[in-house]
Amino acid sequence: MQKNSLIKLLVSGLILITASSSAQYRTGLIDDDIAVFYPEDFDPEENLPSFALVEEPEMQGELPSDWDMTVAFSEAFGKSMAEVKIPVNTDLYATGEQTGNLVRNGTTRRMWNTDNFTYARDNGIRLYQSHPWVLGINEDGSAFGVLADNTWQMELSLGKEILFSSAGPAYRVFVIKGRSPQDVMHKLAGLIGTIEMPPLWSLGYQQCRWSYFPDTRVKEIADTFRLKQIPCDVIWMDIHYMDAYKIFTFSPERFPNPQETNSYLHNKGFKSVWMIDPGVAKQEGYSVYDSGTEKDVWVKTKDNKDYVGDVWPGPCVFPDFTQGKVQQWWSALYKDYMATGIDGVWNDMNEPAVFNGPDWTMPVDNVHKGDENLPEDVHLRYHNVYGMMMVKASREGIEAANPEKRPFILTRSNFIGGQRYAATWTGDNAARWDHLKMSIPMSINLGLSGQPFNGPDIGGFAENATPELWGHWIAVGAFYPFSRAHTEVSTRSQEPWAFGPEVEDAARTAIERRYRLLPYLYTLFHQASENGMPVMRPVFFADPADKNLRNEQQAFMLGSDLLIVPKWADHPKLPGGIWKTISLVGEDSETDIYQPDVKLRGGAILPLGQVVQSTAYFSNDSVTLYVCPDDNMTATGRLYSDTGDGYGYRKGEFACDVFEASASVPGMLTVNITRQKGDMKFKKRLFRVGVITDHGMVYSDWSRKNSIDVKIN
Ligand code: NBV
Repeated sequence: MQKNSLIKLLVSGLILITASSSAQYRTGLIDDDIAVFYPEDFDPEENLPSFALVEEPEMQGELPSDWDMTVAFSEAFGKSMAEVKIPVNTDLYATGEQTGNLVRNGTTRRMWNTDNFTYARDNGIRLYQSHPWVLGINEDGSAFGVLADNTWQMELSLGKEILFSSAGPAYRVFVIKGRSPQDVMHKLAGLIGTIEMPPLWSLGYQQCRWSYFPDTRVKEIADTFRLKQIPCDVIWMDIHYMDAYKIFTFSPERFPNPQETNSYLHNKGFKSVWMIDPGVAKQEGYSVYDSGTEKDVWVKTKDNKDYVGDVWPGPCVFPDFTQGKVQQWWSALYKDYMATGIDGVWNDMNEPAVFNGPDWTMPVDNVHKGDENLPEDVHLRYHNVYGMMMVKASREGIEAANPEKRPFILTRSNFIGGQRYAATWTGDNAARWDHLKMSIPMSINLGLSGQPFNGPDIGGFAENATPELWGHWIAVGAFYPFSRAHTEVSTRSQEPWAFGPEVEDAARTAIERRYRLLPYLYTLFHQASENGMPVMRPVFFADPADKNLRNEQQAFMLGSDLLIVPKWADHPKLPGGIWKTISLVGEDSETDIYQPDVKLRGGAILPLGQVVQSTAYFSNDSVTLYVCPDDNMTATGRLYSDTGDGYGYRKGEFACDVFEASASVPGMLTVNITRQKGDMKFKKRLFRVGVITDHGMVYSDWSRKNSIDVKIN
């Protein structure tokens, strides 16, 4: 073939590809109740691949003519806008972890991942993560969701309409409709994926401070937990463990033998989580810097020089995670590191925070090189997903280092969809009452944004907690999906025993309550991993049509069966129907000054374990079932069990047991236990039933049977 005609053919082929690909990007339905709206000038090169979505959706058909929630795209003042008309009188939620009320109506939010100490910058309307996603509840309890699939810097106004305004090119918007908020969350999970099943130990109570060092201090903390019989699963290592803040190193003076420290902890039933930041000290002779420089992995300035910015070690360079080769280089760094027996990794400062950078980060015109999978572009495009790309690469490295274990990563920065890679905490809050109270709508809204595995620093990070505040914080904090106490470098000691005997007792009771609830909690995490349902839920999930519940942000739900009502809740709005206050470890929350009421839903069966000092000693061999009968004297519940770590559950090594209670004979309640799914065998499995009656709890004996009777009067 002539050279000229070959070129012509190639060119016409290219045009064809462009034409057919643009036909792919047109407004329509991708599922029964999920529409995607494309702006006319949508450019796949500038938008794709999506960071939020698990995979590119396939078009199913035209938008039905009666689809009422449409998106209008426009450009104004150099911004790409997308305006979504919403029904009147809807309540809006989600938008990620920022400060403010549970209900987001009438507010403006910023999508620009920001290191925000005490949430002071911009009043916390931009924090460490971005979730360009709004959940709306209609008057009748039906719901919708709006997702702007856009990583660029963006503002979100929630008025009579939802308005996204982005500093980048035009982007697509997804609109989901559902019969309930739960239904919309399921559908969102279909788009953005879910968490992977976490290791059981990561659901235990965790103790942190900036920083426990040297290693003898770490051991002392661990020993004190066991001595005082306060359950705890994890001790955290903050930046002082490193050698001069160089990541993937250990201080020879403070942690001369990390293997030995980790084995010490393991022998006492603890796990350890250690911090890794993205900033790499720019020091020749430091292996991480040298190997990265050799492979040319650093983010560039607009003049194509390695970008250098100050973080803990002084001048640092930053991995450019948009390149596959950089992700692989980063992942590989975890091999030797994890071999010291580290169990989990804490990725901090990954907005990225840069002390001497503009707006405390790197310049927006810095350049990320990309590769055949991601286009080269400026930091303004990739800033919001820098942390997400980092934790994805971290996760892959940790998985490769320990293929038989489930990775645990905690990240400060992330983006919608990032729950696929890491759990999160809400950054540098303060030891103030309003921050304790605010933590509840924050955690709920994060859950409603696809991130169920989250929680704030218990006790508050900045400033000194008073004994009273810490006591109240741990009492509620024992119910956060991620339950970790943490505090800043210069504050007082904030261990459960540091505030005197009264608070120590309150902490023990609170944490014991959490451990007793582990069978239920683990079942909720399993549910979250399957269908994206948040673990911590707003009270209105109990009855989305009840307008009265829509603003409730003091009380919250754990799953669908438990209501947690903090002691300080002032006239909380609680759902109608039967809800019975239960005692988990002998506490009486009505008289106790710290412990929240825990209320069990009428019609629910709650599986409870034994109090153990660590999940290392946990098993679902002996389970107590609390039954709260409904008006018809019936109740149901379920329990998911597996080995707590590893991937045996993917091959059937799990058990999904279903419980059904009914009063077949007057005065007698029978609970039937059925294995619904899974092949997991228990050595000798015992159940005991406790029924909540008008005259208190009535228990059966421990039994091996699949059908247990309890006399109830
Ligand atoms: O590594 C020190 C801290 C850490 O304790 C905290 O949890 C992070 O949010 N880190 C921030 C850096 C210093 C913050 C002032």
